[in-house]
Amino acid sequence: MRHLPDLRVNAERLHNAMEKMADIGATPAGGVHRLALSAEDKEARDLLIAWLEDIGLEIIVDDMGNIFGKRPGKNNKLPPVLSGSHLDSAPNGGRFDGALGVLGTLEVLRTIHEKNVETERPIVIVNWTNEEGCRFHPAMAGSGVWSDRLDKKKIHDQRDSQGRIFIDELQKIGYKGTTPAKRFPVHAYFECHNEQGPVLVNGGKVIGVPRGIVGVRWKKVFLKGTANHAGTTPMNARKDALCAAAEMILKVNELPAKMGQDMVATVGEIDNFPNAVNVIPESVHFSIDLRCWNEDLIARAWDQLTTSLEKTARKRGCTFETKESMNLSRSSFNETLCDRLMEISQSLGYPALKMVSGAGHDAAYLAQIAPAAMIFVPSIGGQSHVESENTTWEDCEAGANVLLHGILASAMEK
Ligand code: HGY
Ligand code: MN
Ligand code: MN
Repeated sequence: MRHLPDLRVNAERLHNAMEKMADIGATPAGGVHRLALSAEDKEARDLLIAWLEDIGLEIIVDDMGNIFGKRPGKNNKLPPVLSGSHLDSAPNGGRFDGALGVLGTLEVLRTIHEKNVETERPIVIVNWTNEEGCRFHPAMAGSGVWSDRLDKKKIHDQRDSQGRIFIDELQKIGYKGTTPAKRFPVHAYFECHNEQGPVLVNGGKVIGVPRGIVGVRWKKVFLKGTANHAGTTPMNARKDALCAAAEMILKVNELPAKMGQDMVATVGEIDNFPNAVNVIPESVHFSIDLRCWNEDLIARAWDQLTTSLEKTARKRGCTFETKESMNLSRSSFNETLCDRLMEISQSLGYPALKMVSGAGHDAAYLAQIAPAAMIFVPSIGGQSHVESENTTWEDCEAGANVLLHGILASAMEK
C-alpha cells in the first residue's frame, strides 16, 4: 500500500452504523425485511442521506432513486472512484447483504474525512435502487439502468405481485430524483459484500476477491389449465395447472445435475389460482432462476428445459408461456484491481483468495462500463437471504480496511 499504510477504519463506528441500519425493517429473528421502494427502504435512505450530509457530501438522487454522495478531490475534472452497494433486502433477508457495502463505504469516507485526507480524484458513494429484484424484477435495476444496460421506461412500468407500479412507488417514497439516471465516467468501482456462500468460511479465509460473477437468467412461466369442481371431475378429464407446474418444477431442479459444471437452478416464486381446496387449479405462475459461469451451458440448458416443459404442458392439456425477466451476462472484474486488493489484504494480514461470485451484484453492470472489483467477507454457515445471515464484526472491519486502501490507491491516481 503506497498511501497512509497505517490508516484504518473505525470498527466500532462501522458496527454502530450497521446496527442502526439493521433496526430499520428488523425482523424478530435478527434479519431485515426492507423491500425495494417500501416504507422501510425510504427510512433507510433517509438515514443514509443524513449520514452523508454530516460529512459534507454533495447529494444527488437520480430518476431511478439511486443515491450518490460526492466527496471532492484535488482535481474534480478527473473521473471519480465510485463505491457502494444497496440497502434493499430480500424478504426476511439478512442485515449484511448490501448494507455492508454502503456502510463500509460510508465508514471509509468518514475515516478520510476526519483525517483530512486529500485525494487526487473525487470519491462517490452510491446506494443502488432495487438490487434484490424480489419485489420488482429484474435484480440490479438501479445500476442496470444507470449503466445503460436496462431500459428505464420498462423498469419504471414494472409491477409487483400486488400490481403496484415501480415509478409510483418510487414517487411515493419521495426518491424519484430529477437527475436522469445516466452513467458518468468512473475511474474504478468497488463493492464490499458478504460472500453469501460457504467458500471463505470453509477455506478459513477472511477476504474473497471474486474474478467475476456468473451469468444469471430469470424467467417467469405462465401455465393455463381448466378450473373445475374437485369432487365431480374425473381424473382423466382434468387440465390441472398445478400438477403441470409440479412436474415442471422438478425438471428445473434436476437440470444442473444433467448439465454439470457449477450450474444452479431455483424455483423461488409461485402463484396458484384460484388456490381453493375444492377447485382444480386453473392457472399457475412460477419463476426460474438459472445461473452458471459458462454462458453457452446456460443457453443449452434453457433450450433443453423449454422443450421438456412444453412437452409436460401438452401432456397435461395446459397452455405454456414464458417471459424473460433478467438476462445478466457473466461479468469479469478488473485484474489489476483484483491483484491490488489481494496485495492489500496480504499487507493487512488478512488471508485472502480469488473466487467466483454465484450471487449477482450491482458490480456486474459496473464491470461492463468501468474497471470494477469486489471485496467479500465470510458468511457464517455460508448463509444469506435469510434472517440468520451473519458475519463477525472483525471480518466486517477487515473488509472495510481493504475497501479503504483499495479506494485510496485508486483515488490517488492522477
Ligand atoms: O439474486 C442475487 O444473486 C442478488 O442477491 N440479487
Ligand atoms: Mn446484495
Ligand atoms: Mn441479495
